Amino acid sequence: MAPPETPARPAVTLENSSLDEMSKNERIKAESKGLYYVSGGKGGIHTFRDEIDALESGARPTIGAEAKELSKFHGIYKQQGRGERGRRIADDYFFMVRLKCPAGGAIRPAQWFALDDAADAFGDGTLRLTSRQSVQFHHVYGPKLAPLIRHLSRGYRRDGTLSACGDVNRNVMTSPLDTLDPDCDVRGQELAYDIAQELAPRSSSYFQVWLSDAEGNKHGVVSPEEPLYGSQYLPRKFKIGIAHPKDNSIDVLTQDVGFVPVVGSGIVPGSVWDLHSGGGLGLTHHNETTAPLLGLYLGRIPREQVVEASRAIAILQKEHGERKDRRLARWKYTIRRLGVEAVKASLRARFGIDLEDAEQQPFAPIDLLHGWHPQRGGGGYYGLSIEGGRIGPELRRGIRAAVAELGLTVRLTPQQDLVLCDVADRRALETLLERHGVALPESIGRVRRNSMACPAKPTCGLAMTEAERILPQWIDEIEQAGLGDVDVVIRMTGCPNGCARPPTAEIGIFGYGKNDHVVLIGGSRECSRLAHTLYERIPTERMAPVLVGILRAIRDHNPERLAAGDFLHQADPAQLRAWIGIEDGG
Ligand code: SRM
Ligand code: SF4
Repeated sequence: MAPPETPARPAVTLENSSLDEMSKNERIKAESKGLYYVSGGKGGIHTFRDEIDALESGARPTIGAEAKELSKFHGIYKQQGRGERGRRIADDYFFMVRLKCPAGGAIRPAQWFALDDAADAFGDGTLRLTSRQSVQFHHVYGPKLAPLIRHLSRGYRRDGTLSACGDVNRNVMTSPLDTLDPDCDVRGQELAYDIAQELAPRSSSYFQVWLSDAEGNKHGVVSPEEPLYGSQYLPRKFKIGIAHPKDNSIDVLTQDVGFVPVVGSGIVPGSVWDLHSGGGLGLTHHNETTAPLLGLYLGRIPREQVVEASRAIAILQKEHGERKDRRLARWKYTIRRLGVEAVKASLRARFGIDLEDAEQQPFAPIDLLHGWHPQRGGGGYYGLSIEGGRIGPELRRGIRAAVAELGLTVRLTPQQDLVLCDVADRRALETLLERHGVALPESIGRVRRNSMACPAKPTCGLAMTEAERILPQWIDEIEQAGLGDVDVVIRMTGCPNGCARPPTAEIGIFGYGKNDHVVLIGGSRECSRLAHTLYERIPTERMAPVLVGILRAIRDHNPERLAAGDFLHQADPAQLRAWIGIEDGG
């Protein structure tokens, strides 16, 4: 993919512009006084809580356009049903609710039961594991939204969904290996918690909007203080991830800020970290100033400054990020506009970060953690492969039984999978899972296990094509062609936003237009480079033959047995298309 072109005008930032010159989202944030007041529209100024009360009583089917923007900071997306050919269905409004899972997807048994109960009571009976180690509830209808948040606040965590979405720091990703691996402990999860805590919003509005006291009364006066974010928060979402010496499943170069522990003789594990910054995968079609970009290497910092460095970069983004055109507002554009050397100088001089120039540490490959592994401290952990991250009612029952009967804890992975931890008796677990019809990873083909897909239609309002619902069908065809065990990572999304990270996959697919897909190839298992375009447009009905053709080429034309991504990276695209037998456009 080509590097982005320079935007035609200078950036509109907090430093150089007034609110009138900025996007409407900036006004909505500023006027909300800490995400509480909704201004404009027919009702004039009112509280977000007023809209939620009307929703709960059934007086309104959904929330208004301005409240919709605020709801994202509360972990909530207003959505609308999409039927035939993706058309929106009139009056079929519901919500997607995403959990705050501050660091590395760790969930205790009682929390898991609360989530599991909520899937039936408030959602569509499924739990959807995400590509950032969180959980989403889909199809939550208006009257059930506030009861769901109250339920999560009681049973999961008090600020159950706060800042899971919105223009703030999102859930911090950490390799699940960090707390599990018997040999290598870099205490990454601890760092992730500290970062999450430091960059969490402080306004009390979440509690005023959603919660009531024991007598059912609304909480008192809102405290809008946001010492770090100020009244306009960040220009855009902001993402941080922490890799492990044996696992880069967090895809460190796709993060706004990413840390990799430095290992080597004389270095205490977890004491020194490589800092990468300025990654992000979104792309707006027909807008040459946008592109997926990998993080840039800034240098090496001591552990004591990891939290401060994250905070410093968030502040630079707050001050210098674009505030008029949200498509250009991510930190990946800001850092390139400011210049890497200027950012490094600012981190050193203004924030006192002890940033050392160094050779960056290579990344480990993705570790999917499927199946049985010994766990630090004794016993073992057992990784399940969850197709498309979707846990339906039957699978939920199996996981719940395992957690309840064997006293296990849960870790969510960046691959939309789930790891059962603290297993004392492997045989007892496997027997229990089999009894509940849970497919053990070794019974699932490799292509399927390695794959990821975003929710896309019918819930995602930005989806152009299917993803989660269609990739399994194509994998069926791959398996029927005898290629189900080719060791390749396929990731698919329904639009170019990159939610399941196709641009760093060995094979990446994203939706384009109503019925076409872009096919990328050549990312690496270490997630260290961007894939390039093999096909600019393949209609849905030709996608299975294209994938079968690519996998056959990996199997039959790769005499050196290179890793699939390396083979595809090196292969001549014209030759590959000839082997596949399908030209661009299908
Ligand atoms: Fe995403 C927007 C789902 C990870 C880039 N993403 C959305 C929304 C909320 C659609 C919307 O704005 O209306 C999707 C909800 C659909 C639904 O029905 O559930 C959505 N994103 C997801 C999830 C659930 C995909 C999944 O298969 O698991 C992931 C939730 C992660 C989490 O728990 O926080 C998810 N999204 C990502 C990632 C991957 C990552 O962060 O590791 C990316 C690419 C990395 C990046 O941020 O650059 C990603 N999502 C986007 C973008 C493009 C941002 C950009 O810079 O252009 C959007 C659209 C936007 O923000 O305007 C988006
Ligand atoms: Fe929706 Fe696009 Fe993200 Fe898929 S990649 S969930 S279609 S925004």
